Amino acid sequence: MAKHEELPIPIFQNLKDVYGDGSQLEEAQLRFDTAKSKFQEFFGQAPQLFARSPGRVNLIGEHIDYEGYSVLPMAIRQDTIVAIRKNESSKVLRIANVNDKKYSMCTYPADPSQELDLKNHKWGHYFICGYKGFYDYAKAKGVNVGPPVGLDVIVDGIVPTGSGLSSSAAFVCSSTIAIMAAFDVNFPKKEIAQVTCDCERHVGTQSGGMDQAISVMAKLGFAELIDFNPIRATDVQLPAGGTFVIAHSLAESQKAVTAATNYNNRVVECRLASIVLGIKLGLNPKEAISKVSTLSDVEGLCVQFAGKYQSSDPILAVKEYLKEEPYTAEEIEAITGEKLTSFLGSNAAYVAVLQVAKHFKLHQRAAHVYLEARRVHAFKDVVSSKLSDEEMLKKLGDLMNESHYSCSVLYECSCPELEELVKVSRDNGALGARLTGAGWGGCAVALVKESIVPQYILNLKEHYFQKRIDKGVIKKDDLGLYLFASKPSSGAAIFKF
Ligand code: NG1
Ligand code: MG
Repeated sequence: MAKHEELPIPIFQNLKDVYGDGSQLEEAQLRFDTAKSKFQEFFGQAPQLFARSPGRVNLIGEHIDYEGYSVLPMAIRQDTIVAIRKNESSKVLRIANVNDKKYSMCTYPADPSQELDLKNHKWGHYFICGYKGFYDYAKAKGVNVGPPVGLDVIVDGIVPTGSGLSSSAAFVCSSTIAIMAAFDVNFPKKEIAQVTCDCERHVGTQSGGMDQAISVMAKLGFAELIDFNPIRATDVQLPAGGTFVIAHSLAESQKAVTAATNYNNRVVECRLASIVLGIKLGLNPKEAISKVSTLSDVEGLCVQFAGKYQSSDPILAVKEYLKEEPYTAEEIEAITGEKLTSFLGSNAAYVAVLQVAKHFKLHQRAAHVYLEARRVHAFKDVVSSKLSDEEMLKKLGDLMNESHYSCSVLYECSCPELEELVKVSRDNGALGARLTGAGWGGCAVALVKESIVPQYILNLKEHYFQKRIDKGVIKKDDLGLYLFASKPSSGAAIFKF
């Protein structure tokens, strides 16, 4: 039998094949009906088909996917639905949203070579990522999909935005898959995971591939260990007796807007750290610049040079070769012998980072990446060990706490609200709690004993959310959108009714 990730995206005729037959099915039925009637209202016809792809919560392994290291997320039930129809008589992409008050219709030319206007960010840009990705990929595979035609689209997303739960990947993946299905082609999941990872970068964030990989390849009931280069997913059965509770700090992190100082800045710092380490480990600067792109490449060098440099442990290399004080651009240039703008300059996102960065914390960022990569494997080892559930949960909680500390202190991607939320979570019985996703706002995930979940949720409401409800930050009735327990859900799907 072909491996799960080698299979194409499943096509269903019934919602219950994805949403089960409980309250989730009722909610889904309503959303699909609404999307269908809005489609009719906007475009005068029924959609040809639907695609859905879920958001995710990352359990451990933060800010290491773009450095080539494995991560351990699970899909959540919240997803994005895309209804689509080819419009052969038009040359326009019309992208509407069921929530048309918040997201008004965007139109773009039916031209796969268009560039996105990143200075003028629009919600529809994420659909265009998928659109460009689809054409690039079809071309690479030698599949003839004919000349571009118009597409009519309705989107319904319920993954909270700016929350570290990957609303963006849910949108990009469901868009790419809907377009693919509208052209009557289907590709293996792991290839779609790669295409969607590459194409989401058109929106400007130089992200890794975790979100798209889990959104496309998730399996009901399992978290997944995701490896990169090549992308691969291994099922991880979580221990019974523990539940992951997701809570939003209510600080929204607008990643597309803050990329130059936050997300992409860290990507650049890791890249610089890997080049400097490569040089210190014995490569000449030109070689390091052309051959070393990630910290996992450097780990390869450590292994290769183990005899000569005593140790194959990249953490020792960080301690030995990267000073703790931040580096100025000039200090790095003295090591590389080349201007940063000359070797990073071909990437507009990196140029934006260099324009605003005052210094670069190479030691701290690299230390986080190597230690966090280890914690992911430790987490997986604990889950597959023979420990009792009780001991297992305690160890997993400890690893999550260590991960948060590292994100907060070494990677500096937390914020005051997340710090408060993580503390409140632990004070109220969480075995472990950490920020999840990129950080700088968004959600925390906590591991909580199943038996105390209802009380835990009440306590979080009282000690974190109540004052924010009183201040009008959120409505009382909306609390369930910001604080909920989550079980591992299934990945992307196509519906043809
Ligand atoms: P979020 O914040 O959920 O979008 C981002 C990246 C991931 C990963 C995490 C940090 C995108 C699309 N995703 O996730 O690839 O690097 O941050 O671990 O930017
Ligand atoms: Mg995102």
